[in-house]
Amino acid sequence: MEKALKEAGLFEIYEKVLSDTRLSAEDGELLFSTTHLPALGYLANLKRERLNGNQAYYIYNQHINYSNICINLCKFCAFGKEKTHPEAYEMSIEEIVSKIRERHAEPITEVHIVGGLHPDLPYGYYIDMLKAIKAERPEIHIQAFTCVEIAHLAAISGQSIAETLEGLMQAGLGSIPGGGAEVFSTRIREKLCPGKLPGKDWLEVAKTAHRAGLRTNATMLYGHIETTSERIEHLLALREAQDETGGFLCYIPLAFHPKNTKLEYLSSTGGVDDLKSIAVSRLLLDNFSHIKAYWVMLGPKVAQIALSFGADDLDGTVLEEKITHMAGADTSQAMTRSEIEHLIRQAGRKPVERDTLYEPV
Ligand code: V47
Repeated sequence: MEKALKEAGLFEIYEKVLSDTRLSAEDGELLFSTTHLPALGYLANLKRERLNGNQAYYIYNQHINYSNICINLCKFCAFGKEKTHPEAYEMSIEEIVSKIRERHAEPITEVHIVGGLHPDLPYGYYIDMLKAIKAERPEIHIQAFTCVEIAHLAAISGQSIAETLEGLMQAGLGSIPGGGAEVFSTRIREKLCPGKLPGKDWLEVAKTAHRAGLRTNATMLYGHIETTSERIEHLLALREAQDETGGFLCYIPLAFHPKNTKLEYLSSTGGVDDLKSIAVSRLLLDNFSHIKAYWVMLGPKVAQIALSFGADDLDGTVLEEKITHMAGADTSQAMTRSEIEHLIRQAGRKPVERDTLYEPV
């Protein structure tokens, strides 16, 4: 492999990886631009195996998207709808609880809850939702509300971010998912989601959560109109925030799905870009323990290969995911534990069922 790394111009990065030296933005540019995919995969896999050995994690989880009504209506999103749209919906607390109740017999450890920025649901709705889920299934970990939703809840409740988080934690919030980060670049946000929480504020909400003792995830939505430099800036901003707080659990690159969005004219991401996005993030985010290959967006086949390109986690059983499926994903709605374990074993890895905090179940 050393010969191949030299031919690919990646030997200096190889030496840095071997000596655990932090990679620069220029290294990131070189890694994204390489056409030597196996050499890139080899480097990312070195880092992956140092951090996580041969383990590949997954979680028994359930997704609930409580409402698609949204005031932001980002151009890349097929899920968000205006309140008057025929497909707009919002679930009552009772409907949410019945989704949890329906699956009482299953060993679910986490419920993952996100929704649009609803114009008039009150703060009390979110508190009641958390309390009602905890009352129904006390042992379940609730991972809910992206940093963007948290900022919205702070705005509607007239509280600071810290106070909002405190109230949500008391009601049962366990951790925060990684959505809403998109690409931090102001250029991208102005073009695609001008009303959305700015990137620096997303990072501030995440860091405030970390200081309050909440762990959070991080994402980047890639494969639309962003440049390679904007991707790298995004990753380095996450790395800097992680240096400050250490509160991020994992990073998930989200592959853009164009169908039914205002960017429908764009192509879907290819397998090469998907694998590069996993591999480069594994190499640049040296202070993140876990990189997740989200099978719902990548498809199970690419997600399985990603386990050799830097990823150590496939997410989970999921069920009833709406955000990617409304944007044309042709993946199934759920995978069983044995399907996930089969994918992992076939990739030569050891399946480890984890809880939200990456403790083996
Ligand atoms: O914030 C929206 C993205 C996110 C599209 O934290 C799209 O473990 C692709 O964040 N094509 C929500 N992506 C999903 C998310 C997530 C998923 C799984 C696990 C975790 C985690 C987080 O999906 C949104 C947005 O960035 N998104 N529209 C689309 N058309």
